[in-house]
Amino acid sequence: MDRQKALQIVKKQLTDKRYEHTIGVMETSIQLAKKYGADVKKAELAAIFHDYAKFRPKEEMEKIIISQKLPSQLLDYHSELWHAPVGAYLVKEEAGIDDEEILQAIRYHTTGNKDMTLLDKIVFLADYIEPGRKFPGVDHVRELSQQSLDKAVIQALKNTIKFLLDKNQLIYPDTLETYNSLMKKQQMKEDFN
Ligand code: DGI
Ligand code: FE
Ligand code: FE
Repeated sequence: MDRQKALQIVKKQLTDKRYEHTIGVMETSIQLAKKYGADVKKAELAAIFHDYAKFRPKEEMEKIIISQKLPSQLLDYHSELWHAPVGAYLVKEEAGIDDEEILQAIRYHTTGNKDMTLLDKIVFLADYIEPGRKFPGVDHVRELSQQSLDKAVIQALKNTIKFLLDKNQLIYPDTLETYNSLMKKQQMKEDFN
């Protein structure tokens, strides 16, 4: 699918503000894909569709999680997490995107996953650092993203975990597993050097 068609589909699902965020994620994903040698076209499409399900009613997302046998533990955590796995499902069903690498990057864009691919990391980070994002610490993650993708993802996760702790929110297991898995890898590298 070409960019114009994808943007046209996604625009109907989003508010103007969320559409602008999507454009930012798309541009940032393309830049990171070029820099780190990922498939630029896949990064572009995954970014365009990453928040496809953001405005679906909670009841609809809940039904999809149950009927499509998405991880049922999602229902025990904040509904903010649901649009990522539900989005991966709907993008395939409604927009006909069937590339599993693209769907996976959409599925894990909010929490990450312990076995993240290069594409998953790019979309996860682009979502965090796109030019419209203003939260504390984002500039540091922007700088890290130009040095090491793993270090940048770790820092983004740290910020998110701290933010959730301060708000007395639950931390989804995938978020912690992603952090642990990347930290282990980073520590092994440092031991070796
Ligand atoms: O959809 P976006 O706003 O562009 O960004 P996103 O998909 O990364 O969603 C961000 C929200 O998800 C933010 O409010 C924090 C929340 N979040 C991320 N990881 C976790 C989490 N919420 C909980 N409860 N647990 C998590 O592990
Ligand atoms: Fe999102
Ligand atoms: Fe997003």
